[in-house]
Amino acid sequence: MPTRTDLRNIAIIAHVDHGKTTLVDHMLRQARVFRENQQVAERIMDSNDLERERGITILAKNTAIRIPDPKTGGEVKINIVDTPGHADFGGEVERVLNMVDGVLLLVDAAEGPKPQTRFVLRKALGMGRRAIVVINKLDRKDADPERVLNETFDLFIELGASDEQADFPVVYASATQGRASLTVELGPDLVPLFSTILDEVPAPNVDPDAPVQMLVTTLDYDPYRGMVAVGRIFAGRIRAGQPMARITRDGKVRPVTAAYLYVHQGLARVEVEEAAAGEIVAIAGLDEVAIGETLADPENPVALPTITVEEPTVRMTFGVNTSPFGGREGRWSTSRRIRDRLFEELKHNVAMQVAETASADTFLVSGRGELHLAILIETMRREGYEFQVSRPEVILREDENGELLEPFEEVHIETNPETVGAVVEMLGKRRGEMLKMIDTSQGLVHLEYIVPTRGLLGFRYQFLTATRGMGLINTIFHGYAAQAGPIPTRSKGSLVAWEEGIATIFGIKGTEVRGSMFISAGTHVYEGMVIGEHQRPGDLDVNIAKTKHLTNMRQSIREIDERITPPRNLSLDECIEYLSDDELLEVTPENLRIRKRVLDRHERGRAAKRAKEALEV
Ligand SMILES: Nc1nc2c(ncn2[C@@H]2O[C@H](COP(=O)(O)OP(=O)(O)OP(=O)(O)O)[C@@H](O)[C@H]2O)c(=O)[nH]1
Ligand SMILES: [Mg+2]
Repeated sequence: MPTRTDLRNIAIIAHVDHGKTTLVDHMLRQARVFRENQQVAERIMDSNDLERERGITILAKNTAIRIPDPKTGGEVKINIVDTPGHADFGGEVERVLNMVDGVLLLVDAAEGPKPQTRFVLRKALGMGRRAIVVINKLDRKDADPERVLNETFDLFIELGASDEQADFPVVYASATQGRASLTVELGPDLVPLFSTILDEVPAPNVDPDAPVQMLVTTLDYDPYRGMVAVGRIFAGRIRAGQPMARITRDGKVRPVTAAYLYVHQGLARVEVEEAAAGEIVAIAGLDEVAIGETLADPENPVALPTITVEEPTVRMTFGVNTSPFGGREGRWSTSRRIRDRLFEELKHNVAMQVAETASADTFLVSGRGELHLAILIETMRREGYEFQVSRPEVILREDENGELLEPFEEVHIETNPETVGAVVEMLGKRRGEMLKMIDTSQGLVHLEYIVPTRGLLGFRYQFLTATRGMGLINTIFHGYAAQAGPIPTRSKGSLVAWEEGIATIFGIKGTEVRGSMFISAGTHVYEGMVIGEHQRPGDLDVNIAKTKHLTNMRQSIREIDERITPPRNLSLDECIEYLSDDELLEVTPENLRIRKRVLDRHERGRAAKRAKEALEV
């Protein structure tokens, strides 16, 4: 088979924040993708709003550069896929590995390999991909490239790398400075990285004259041309406008037309007449298409192996907002709108699942973790949707003997020695099993655990509090195993509004001694709305809208002067973590409100009493 020496396809993989997107920025700049003195934003590939706000990559994205090849005297095109590093989006990484022949494995020169480094490397090696190790952030004061290289080598061996894979090339870099070298003395630019890619990543070895086959790996949406299928041509060629056979995952063959054909060039997609095997292309104008399908020759439709996607582990309900303020703030709030939007999401978010429930107003949405679900909630909210969600719960499975299994996570923690005791105790209560406890060279303690996913829902905030914000925690799905014993849920109750009204300074002053507030004076509340965290177990109904009987003017002015502790402004992620089973989160484009499922305080009191009696019997 011919080798396309004019092409290389690589993915950039790493643990979260090890510098993938920053490195892509400088690869694009140095390959002169931008016009002279064009203003270019940082982390340009993190193009959607949520990615920019959170400073993380959520979706894998394609780009491409052209660089001279000193060996042939010609140019080589390098298709680059930037991938997300967060564990909840690991499925994205796994899929895009289908498109490439090699990977750049970035490792932070101070942090060394982390859980997600292990996950992505295991996948890449398992698929037989050539890896170039890039030890990044060499400019960090605490960089220790020698130690990190040793740890990385150990990881390759532990993951069962072949001799060839374990003999990996190493490039040292500082992505922020756009510099690289084959030694720890950085050169002026990324040329050593480019040369290593040309020398070490195999050029696609493909047959452009065989019947065409392309694997649909990611989907994108174009406002004018609809769904866009992105993937690699494994064999043959595609011409714009040509008829093709779409082979669904269950093997059905449907006729489609590849109306518009694009390749990647810099940040853009450019339309082309034809593309051949080895190239990563985008096709628009196929009426319907899904990830994992093959686009093939209508005369000779042969499917490529489809893509396996990991099963979801966590789920929550999405329903019509039933609070007294329901329907006021959102543009879309009916059950039909919410349903359509959720099912629409499934087309490109392959690791997500949606199911109907006994209630026509409520849907069960399953994902790979709390962040995976939180991103969907935030996206819908920005699109103008209003709805309510429940506390996330883990998805149980049955083994072959009918025994119930629950998901477990591998947890890596770094914290200072003073707080280790507290962390060990917290994880012990959550049925965590300690695997390792090591003192690091930086004077920290590194802990490794296997913990039921159930015990980690709502854990992050408490962890940060216990370690005074200094602890680092990373988790990654480990597997399903027999259920661990009971795990205590939130130890504190909620402060709940007694009746509808506007929260007053006086009301807050009287309540803040009972716990920490989520709202400030002037907030419109309703009966059953959660307005703070009680400092003790059990909920407390409070009259937050109460006004003081004024005896004279002077007193009322003094009242305003009285100092109030600012409320805890919970982010979406924190609200989700906070929820208990008898609470819901109301999500609108303007507000996030936590509420009791049962709003009426008398009814809630009776329900709580019944539950208590049931326990005592
Ligand atoms: N000191 C230093 N910081 C760097 C370097 N490369 C990246 N960073 C910083 O590390 C942070 C994360 O960088 P990103 O490029 O977003 O990392 P990423 O790997 O794409 O992160 P995810 O996509 O979320 O997994 C940013 O604050 C960067 O400025 C480097 O070479 N040196
Ligand atoms: Mg990134």
